[in-house]
Amino acid sequence: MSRIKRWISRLRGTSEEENEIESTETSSEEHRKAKTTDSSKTVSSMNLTPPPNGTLIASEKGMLIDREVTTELAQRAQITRQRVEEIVPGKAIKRDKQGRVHIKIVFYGPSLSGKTTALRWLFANVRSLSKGKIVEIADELGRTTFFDFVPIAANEKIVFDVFTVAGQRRHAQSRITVLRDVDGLIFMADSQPEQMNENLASIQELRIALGTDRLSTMPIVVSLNKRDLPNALPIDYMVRMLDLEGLPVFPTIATEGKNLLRMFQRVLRDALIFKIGI
Ligand SMILES: Nc1nc2c(ncn2[C@@H]2O[C@H](COP(=O)(O)OP(=O)(O)OP(=O)(O)O)[C@@H](O)[C@H]2O)c(=O)[nH]1
Ligand SMILES: [Mg+2]
Repeated sequence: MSRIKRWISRLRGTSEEENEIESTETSSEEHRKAKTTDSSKTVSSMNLTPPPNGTLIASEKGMLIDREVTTELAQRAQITRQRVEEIVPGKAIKRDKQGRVHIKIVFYGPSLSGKTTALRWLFANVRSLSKGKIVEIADELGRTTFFDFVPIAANEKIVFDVFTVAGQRRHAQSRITVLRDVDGLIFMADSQPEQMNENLASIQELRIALGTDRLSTMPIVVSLNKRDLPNALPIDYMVRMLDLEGLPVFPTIATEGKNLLRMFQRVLRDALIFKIGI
């Protein structure tokens, strides 16, 4: 176990050295702290920035996803429904034939939000961990049709199996199947106003597929991607609209790798701690 602790501190240590990106993560940390201390304060103290004038955004959080259909897909994908009291850190450890523990990390989010771009960047740039081959299952336009996958070994005993889902609505079954036995999630939203409905639909689907109990205990980080675009929505506005207050939020630019490493390290660390229960 001490080797694992050393590895965690190495992961913590590298975040400062390897990250050349200006930190824009403070608001997320504040959200998380606010949530754990007094959730009623979170919203009122957020000082919401209104969206730019004339921006057309989903004005209400109406149900964009069919609950029955999604529940059925989750059952078909054998996603187990657990209540909060059944979800205990360190209780779900299974080892493969080589005695390694696998920790499953999934990039979830709507189509074109940048999940594959982010995984490719991480595959090319994460230096401290040894990676297997990257597998991409995509159509001729580069849109994921089932998933992308890359195994990343932390050491000889721990492997992170990192997946992205296919974000297009018609791939709901394969997307939900990838969620089976997930240990850590990156929810990647698109910051463009015209994609806000797709972001909302995606987070609703995730909540229904995993169930709120499972999702509320799951290590999860939020990536608000495409921050380079001039029409990117205000961060606090997106967090509020998507009901993501209290989670670590990372504004990212996947095409440039901005903030990806920091975000990734955070979810690996949280998922590892939860999985092995330290
Ligand atoms: N401007 C900008 N474009 C981005 C960014 N991240 C990704 N893109 C572009 O967005 C498009 C879609 O990116 P993908 O990574 O394929 O999106 P995806 O989430 O994997 O989409 P699906 O596979 O359909 O679920 C590509 O043209 C990327 O170059 C970003 O941060 N800024
Ligand atoms: Mg993709």
